[in-house]
Amino acid sequence: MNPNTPPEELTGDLEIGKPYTEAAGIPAVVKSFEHVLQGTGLARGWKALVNLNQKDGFDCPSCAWPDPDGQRSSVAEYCESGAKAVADEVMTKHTASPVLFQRYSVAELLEKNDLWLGQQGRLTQPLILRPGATHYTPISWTDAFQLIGNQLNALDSPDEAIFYTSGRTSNEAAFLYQLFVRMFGTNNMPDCSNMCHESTSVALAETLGLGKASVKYDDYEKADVIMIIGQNPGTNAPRMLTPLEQAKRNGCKIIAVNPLHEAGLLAFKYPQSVRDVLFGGEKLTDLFLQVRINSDLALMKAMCKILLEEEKAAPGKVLDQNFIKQYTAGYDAFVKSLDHFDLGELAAQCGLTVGQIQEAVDLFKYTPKLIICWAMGLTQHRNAVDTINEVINLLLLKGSIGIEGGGASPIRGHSNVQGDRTMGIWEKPKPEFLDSLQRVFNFEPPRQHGYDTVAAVQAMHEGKAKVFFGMGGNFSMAVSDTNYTAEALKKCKLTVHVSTKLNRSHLIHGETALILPCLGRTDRDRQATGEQFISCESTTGVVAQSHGVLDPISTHLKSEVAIVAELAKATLNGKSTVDWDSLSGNYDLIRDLIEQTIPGFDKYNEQVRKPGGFYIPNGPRVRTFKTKDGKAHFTINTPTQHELQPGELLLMTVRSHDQFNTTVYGNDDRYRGIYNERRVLFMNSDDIANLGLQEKQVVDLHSQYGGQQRTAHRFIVVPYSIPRGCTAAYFPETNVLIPIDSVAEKSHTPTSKSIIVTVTPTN
Ligand SMILES: Nc1nc2c(c(=O)[nH]1)N[C@H]1C(S)=C(S)[C@@H](COP(=O)(O)OP(=O)(O)OC[C@H]3O[C@@H](n4cnc5c(=O)[nH]c(N)nc54)[C@H](O)[C@@H]3O)O[C@H]1N2
Ligand SMILES: Nc1nc2c(c(=O)[nH]1)N[C@H]1C(S)=C(S)[C@@H](COP(=O)(O)OP(=O)(O)OC[C@H]3O[C@@H](n4cnc5c(=O)[nH]c(N)nc54)[C@H](O)[C@@H]3O)O[C@H]1N2
Ligand SMILES: [Mo]
Repeated sequence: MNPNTPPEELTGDLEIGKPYTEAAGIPAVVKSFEHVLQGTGLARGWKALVNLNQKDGFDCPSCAWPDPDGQRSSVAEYCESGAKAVADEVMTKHTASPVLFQRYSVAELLEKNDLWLGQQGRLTQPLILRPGATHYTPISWTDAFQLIGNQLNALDSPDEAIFYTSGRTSNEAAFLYQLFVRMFGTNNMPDCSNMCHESTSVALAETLGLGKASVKYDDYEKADVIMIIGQNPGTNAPRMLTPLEQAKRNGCKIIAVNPLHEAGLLAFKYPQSVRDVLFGGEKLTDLFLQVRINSDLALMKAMCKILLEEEKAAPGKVLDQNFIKQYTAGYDAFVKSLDHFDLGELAAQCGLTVGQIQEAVDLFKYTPKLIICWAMGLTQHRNAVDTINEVINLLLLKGSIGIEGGGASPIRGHSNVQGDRTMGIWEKPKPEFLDSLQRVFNFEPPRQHGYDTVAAVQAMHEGKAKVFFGMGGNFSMAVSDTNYTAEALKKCKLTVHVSTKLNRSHLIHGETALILPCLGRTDRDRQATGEQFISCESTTGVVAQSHGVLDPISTHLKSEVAIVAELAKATLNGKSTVDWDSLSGNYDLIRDLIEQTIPGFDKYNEQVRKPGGFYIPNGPRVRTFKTKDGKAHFTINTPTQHELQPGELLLMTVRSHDQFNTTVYGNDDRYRGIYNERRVLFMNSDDIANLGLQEKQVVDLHSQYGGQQRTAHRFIVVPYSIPRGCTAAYFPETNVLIPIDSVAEKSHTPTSKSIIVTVTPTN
């Protein structure tokens, strides 16, 4: 057994059914209730569900999809994924209390799979694993903070510490956390964004001057065409299907670009609509382009080429020449560069015909009301930044930026990952941001850039970083190269995790390890001046409040804000001018400081109390581009192809319907017809035959990189509709295959969606 990875065992119960051709509907609602009620009492579960995304309720912890403008969601607009995330947090049937840790040593817990670890319930007390100890044991909060403070202060330099953040942390906690970390003296603040939408942030900053979506919620319903590329909304942003369905009813055409026929892209049944339930759902996608993995740059370029031809045929009708002239730079060079590419070759790279691409372009050639949505299918490739740049080229040609019903729409993952970045969780802070911190807090913030996620792992591995502090998340499982990352963490003197639930990263530890249990989104947060709320930013840039509604499962839990405040006191030893106690006693005071520091948060406390929250300013939305020359930029990007040798396949690592990132809720992936097993490999039938394999055969996956072979054992071959040469499996089990230095250019995001692998039968 490899102690760094989840156990590589099969359940022995795999059932393969038919993939779904529509998402949501009654089964999803029933499943939602099942999930919540199974793990908790009726009263607690019901209370949690009816307060999800409601005014005075809490922000759904599952994804960053916004509520309709100016409102919270309609009553019970919850989705199965949200319900599962809530169920996971509110379950009371079990608790990961000290009894559990007395019963199982760390070595024994490592033998359990991730589903089992998660099922142990909420953490209830601070725990410590002392040097050489076999079991975690309770520790008081005071001692825990003192220990961390001492270890941090004993480092040769603050840059020997790493402070990771996962995207559930609230604005208030994130702001205070980055303030503490910078007062301590480092910018080593990697976050989950580095593995997620960093490529988006880099590309959009380069082309539009702001790394965020340019659309508002209302725009989806006003669009004429929505293109959804490399995103699986039925599973990962199910509430997005509501405005998509509305858009369809308004006549919008939807184009899906994906190697898989994901159920949520095909049709949608609105669970609250009797008509849909009785008569079947709404067909969503008008045109499905089943592309090869990582061919989207070629696709976008082919579309741009066709648009230029169409413009020649109907001058002034296809491109928005006024927009291009007034607001953009680089158009002529871009148009010229297109001559170097052959339409037939571009189409062939995608595994499509020119006719199919023409069909897509025909849908939007005469309208600028085009929205392009994307997620991990675009961001996690070596050329991800270039691919997203090419998406922007297309939108710029059409003049689709800064209009109603058009725009760039990256779909963020974690519910506050975008807000965390706005609050300053970033290893590469802008000088203006640091200047503001200096002005408001009267200290000299460190100016040197810190480590991103991958660099942080490398620094720990090389012994340059010795303390790892995780504000949420499951670092060892989320990062690539599982074995290398584990070695890196094990070299640390101290690893600390602020967590709601037990996960494998608690078990892959440094010389000393701490688990600090915190309140989650659903928990009431009582502080010195009374009950507090927090706030989060959605994918469209709306900041809204979130109130926990349930009594915490243990009196020992602290809010993330309180944890940061105590940590700052224990570490900075009165060397800071900040009154940490007052701030953790009253979050309004933190919001006042955010208002003073970060542009766009004027009257934060007043605005955040409005139902539905408020939009923070967004340049591209009003055609203000904060690039060097104030223009939006066309860029020249060259498609690259993966040269596969005979026997090689290109692997993308995706989420199943029963997981939230590294948290496994169950072993099914219902929409793809998979039951009772996660270790599956989706393959094209011709590839299966060609490699001499058979359906349900058990195989090992190998990746070769820099002269090193990495292997993930025991996956069951499942024939599936996927282009030749492409294959898919779930993460985190496959992270062991991704070399730590296999990252996207410019954004450093691990290439989780394009790993060259070979497949051999398991011995
Ligand atoms: N229920 C649930 N919700 C979630 C999450 C979760 O794990 N569970 N995670 C949250 C987080 S943090 C994130 S970032 C988002 C992730 O949301 P998604 O990005 O939807 O997640 P993935 O499963 O990684 O799926 C990527 C999709 O891209 C496709 N794809 C892969 N490679 C390519 C490619 O080269 N080109 C194209 N065109 N398509 C490709 C895959 O087939 C798949 O449909 O979801 C968030 N919401
Ligand atoms: N191969 C591969 N790897 C990937 C990806 C992929 O598509 N393929 N996707 C990447 C992406 S998009 C992302 S975002 C990362 C995710 O990386 P992470 O954000 O690090 O991982 P999560 O699984 O979301 O973290 C789950 C843990 O967070 C803790 N938690 C939950 N809620 C809270 C809370 O409110 N507060 C605190 N303090 N803790 C909480 C729980 O203990 C839980 O175990 O993974 C990345 N890794
Ligand atoms: Mo993500």
